[in-house]
Amino acid sequence: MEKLEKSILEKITNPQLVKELSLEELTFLAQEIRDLIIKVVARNGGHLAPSLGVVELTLALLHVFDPREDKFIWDVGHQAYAYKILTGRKDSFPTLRQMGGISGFPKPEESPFDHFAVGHSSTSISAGLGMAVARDLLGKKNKVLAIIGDGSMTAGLAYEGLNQAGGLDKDLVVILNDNEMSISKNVGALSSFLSRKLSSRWMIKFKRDFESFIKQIPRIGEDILTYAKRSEEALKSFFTPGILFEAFKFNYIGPVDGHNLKKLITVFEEVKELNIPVLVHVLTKKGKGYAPAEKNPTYFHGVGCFEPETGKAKKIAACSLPTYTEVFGRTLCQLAKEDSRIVAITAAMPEGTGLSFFAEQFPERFFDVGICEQHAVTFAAGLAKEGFKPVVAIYSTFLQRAYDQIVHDVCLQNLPVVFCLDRGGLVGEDGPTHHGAFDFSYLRHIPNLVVSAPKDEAELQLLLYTALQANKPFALRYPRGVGSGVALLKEFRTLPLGQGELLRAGQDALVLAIGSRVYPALEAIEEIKEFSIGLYNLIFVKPLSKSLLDMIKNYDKIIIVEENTLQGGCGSAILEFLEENDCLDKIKVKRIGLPDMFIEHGNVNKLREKYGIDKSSIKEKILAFLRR
Ligand SMILES: Cc1ncc(C[n+]2csc(CCOP(=O)(O)OP(=O)(O)O)c2C)c(N)n1
Repeated sequence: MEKLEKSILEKITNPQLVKELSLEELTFLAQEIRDLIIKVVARNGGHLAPSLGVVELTLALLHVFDPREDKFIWDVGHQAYAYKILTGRKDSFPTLRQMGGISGFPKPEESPFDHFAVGHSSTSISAGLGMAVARDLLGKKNKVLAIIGDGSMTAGLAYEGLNQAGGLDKDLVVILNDNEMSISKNVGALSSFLSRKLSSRWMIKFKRDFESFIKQIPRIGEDILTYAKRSEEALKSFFTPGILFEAFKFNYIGPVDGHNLKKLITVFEEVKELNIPVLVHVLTKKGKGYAPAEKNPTYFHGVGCFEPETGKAKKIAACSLPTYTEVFGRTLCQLAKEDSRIVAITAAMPEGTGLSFFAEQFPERFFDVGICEQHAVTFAAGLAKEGFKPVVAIYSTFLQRAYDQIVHDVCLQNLPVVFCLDRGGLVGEDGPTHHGAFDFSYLRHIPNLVVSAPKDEAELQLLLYTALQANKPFALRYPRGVGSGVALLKEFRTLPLGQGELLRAGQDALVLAIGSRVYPALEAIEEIKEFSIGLYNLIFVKPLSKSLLDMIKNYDKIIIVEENTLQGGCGSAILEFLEENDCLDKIKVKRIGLPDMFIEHGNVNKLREKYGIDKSSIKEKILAFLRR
């Protein structure tokens, strides 16, 4: 028996085989999958707790549906490890997130079973609806499954999808994977709405939360409420999580125990026969089956290497230095002590952005808005309009969502919102959906906005201080991980806007570097004996100052080094600056930065090497340019 059971996972070379398994075999397979996920994530790092939570759900879906025909759309995609293992990637799973290995997210180039590329949240319902409409136009019969977490249901985009899907009455299955967690505890009216312990105290609170939540829905909110209030009996039956989804014309099924394979399979078999919008509410436990992750799902949401036996983090050499994130979080607390107008906003990432320190010290001035980057920015605009100094801390890649809000709600009114973009530049193993490769480009053309990047942690402190004094929209971006270990500041001063600093004098050429590339550029230049090269730390991408122009005019060759895509980045800013000041014909320019492509996942240093922005590549490129 033991031998036979052990061989189940080994036998699963394609997802069709999951259909043939008995309940007992599926149960055993669930354990084998969990063991493999824990083993690999302990070594490679990754999204452990979300993936452990959906093992039975994945098995039940593959038991009933057919990914060769039916579309599996995982929201965010960080929970799809079991799906990867069961859809032909069991043997390559140990290469998870490694350079050249399989991705940590669904990736159609990697497998025909990955039906939609993803990494950012709340896209599954819209993408799924698009596929359902396409299916009907093509006269096909497949099912479309959007599997979305309760955290991802906090984003407006999810409701835009529900709204259209219900309106069109399409055959679309939404599976709500409710573990009551985003990365941290889920927030907002919706999270308590989905909560389901029917005590009388709960009922009173629930009614209050429900009413305030439902009233916010344009047009239909008041109607639902009037209807629901007609009688106390009706009210009681109405106040289940189903009412919200029924309002969107989805047929609500649930809640279903997400770890009970038998129940899940029964429900999905019924759902398979329906051809209307259906929402299946599944209750799961984040980190299920691994005690350390069940106990601390936030830590194990996305985790580095750890000891599988204990869950303890493996020490790495650089760990004693504080990360940029930590320096930002602690400095903001220091500054907020002196200025009660400072408020802090995160879109569901208090730990990731370093705002958890602020949340502890200033709970009344801290706001976690859910996975709602767009709302976060406009909410900040409202606060700024009333005299506050909002600091919006969002990863570079996720702020892409809020582009119009930055333009229309903040910069148009020149409001003093400070944008702190963590994970600027390459992030490594999370790959193309998470690299912060575009922020200089998507920010620097917006009028009124200051765009900056510190070379180290102390400069981050100065920029944050400067931003909070500037009384205008101000963005600063800094990389993932630890800095260079420079001494942190206790006292702050304002940096003059648009002015950088000359770090090294030289006659033959001037290198203009920014952010994470300043020190590697400096080291590269120091190794070059053939030419005398100056180095200027730009600090600002925008504005660019007259003093910079005067400095550049002393040279006939300049090189710009940045960790942003070359398209529209810092180098482009300098080129435009030279053109505006009639200098282009006299000065030769070389830009070093990221190429015009989506960069894959992998070790961040290897990626910098591969894409030519590490010290050695910078040195080679400078030499080639100057020798020309
Ligand atoms: C637009 C966007 N903002 C932020 C994130 C970071 N993020 C990744 S997973 C996650 C929480 C998702 O919660 P939920 O959907 O409930 O899934 P769970 O991890 O609980 O399974 C967040 C905030 C993201 N992926 N996309």
